[in-house]
Amino acid sequence: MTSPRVLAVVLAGGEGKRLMPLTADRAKPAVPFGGMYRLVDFVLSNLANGGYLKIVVLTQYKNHSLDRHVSRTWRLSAMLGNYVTPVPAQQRLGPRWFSGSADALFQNLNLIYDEMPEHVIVFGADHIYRMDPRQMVAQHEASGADVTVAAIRQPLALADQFGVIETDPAGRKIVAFREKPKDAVGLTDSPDEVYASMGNYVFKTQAMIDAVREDALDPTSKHDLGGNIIPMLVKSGVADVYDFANNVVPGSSERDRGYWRDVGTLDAYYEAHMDLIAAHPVFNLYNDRWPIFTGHDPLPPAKFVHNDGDRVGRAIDSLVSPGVIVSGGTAVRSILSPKVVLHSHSLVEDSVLMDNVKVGRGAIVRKAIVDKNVVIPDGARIGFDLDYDRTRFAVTRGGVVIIGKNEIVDR
Ligand code: ADQ
Repeated sequence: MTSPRVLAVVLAGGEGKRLMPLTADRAKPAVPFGGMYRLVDFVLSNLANGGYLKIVVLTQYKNHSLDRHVSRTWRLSAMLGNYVTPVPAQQRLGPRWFSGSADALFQNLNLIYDEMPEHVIVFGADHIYRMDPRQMVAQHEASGADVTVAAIRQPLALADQFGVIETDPAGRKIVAFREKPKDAVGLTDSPDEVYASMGNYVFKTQAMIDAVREDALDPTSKHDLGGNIIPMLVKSGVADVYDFANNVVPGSSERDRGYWRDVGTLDAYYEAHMDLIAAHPVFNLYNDRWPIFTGHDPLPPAKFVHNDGDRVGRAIDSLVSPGVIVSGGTAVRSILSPKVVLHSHSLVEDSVLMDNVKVGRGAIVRKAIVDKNVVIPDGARIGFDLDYDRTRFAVTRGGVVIIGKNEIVDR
C-alpha cells in the first residue's frame, strides 16, 4: 500500500503570555530550548523524521525570529517537492489578523487546495516530545475517522489547561471533548488523571475544510480548534482518539518513551530543561535514530581553560554548546547555550543560560534562566536573595529567577 498524500500544518502562532519575559519579543515557538534548539524544532523534527516533508508553519505574533529560524534552518529540497514554509498572519485574507487556530486554517485553505492532500496533519508547536506521526496517520487511515486527536494522560489538577477527552468503552471513539473544563472528573481507572488532547490532529482533508468553513460562518464561535472544531466533529460522531502511549519512536528506550511536556509556564519550561541533564535523562537528545534538527552559524568547539590554583574551568552534569568558553569558572547541572562565557571563579548552578550570556569574575548564578546577551557583572549574586531578586527580575512560584533578554544586571 502506498502512503497517503499528507500535508502538515504547524500552528506556531502562540503568544506564550505565561512565558514572559522570554516571549517579550519572540513568539512562543521561537523560544530557545536545550541550548541549541527552539521549541518549533521538536514538532518539525517529528514530522521530518516521519517523512512528512510538505509543511506550512502558520505564524502570527512577533514572528520575526521564528520566520528567520524556520526559513534559514528548515530548507528542504525544493527539487523533490519538499518544503517548510513559514506563513505569517499578515499575508492572509482581509484586513484583520486571524483570531483562533481554526481561523488560521480557514484563512489558509488555499494552501490545502494547492496540495490536494488526502489528509492534513495539524500539530501545535509548543511541546517537547518525540512522536512518530506515521503511526497516528496509519490509525487514522485505517479507521476512516474524520479527525483523529492525539491524547495523553495528564494530572486532573491540570485539566483546565487542556482539551479533556471522554471515549467509548473501547477507548477509540471520542464521545465528549471539553476545552479546558473547570469541573473535570478523573478517569475511572485512575481518578487523579484525565485524558488530555495534545493539540495534535490528523484530519480527512474534506472534513477539515467543511468544518472550518462552517465555523467561519458562526459569529458566536471563537474559531478555535479545541474549543469549536473538535467538539463539532465529535457531535457528528466521527472523531477518534490516538493514544500517545502506543507511539514507539525508533531508538527510544523504556525510560524516555511517552515523554511529552507542555512548556506553557516558566516553571514547566525550567523543569523540562532539568529533564535533559540527568545522567540517564527522561528525554534523550542523543537518539540519533530520531534526531532533533536545528541550525546555527558555524561556531568553534566549546573550550575549558584555566585549571590552576583555586581556579577551575569545568562543567559537571551539564550540557555545553559550541562556542562556549569556560575560563576558570564552574557550571553544575546547567545548560550553556552557544557563546556563553564563564569567567574565573564564577559558579553557575541549576541554571539555563541562553546564547551569548557572559558571567563575570566571581559571579554566582543559582536556579536562574538567563536570556540572550545578558552580562552578569563581576561578583554579582543571582538566586541567593529571592526577595531582592524579585525587586529587579521575575521570580517564578518555583523560585526560578528569570532575567530577560538584554536586561542590565547590577551587582
Ligand atoms: P492551547 O495551547 O491553549 O490548547 P492554543 O492557544 O489555540 O491552544 O494553541 C494551540 C497551538 O496553536 C499552539 O501551538 C499555538 O502556538 C498555535 N496557535 C494558536 N492560535 C494560533 C493562530 N491564530 N495561528 C497560528 N497558530 C496558532 C491546545 C488545545 C487543547 C490541548 C492543548 C495541548 O486547544 O485542547 O489540550 O493545546 O497543549
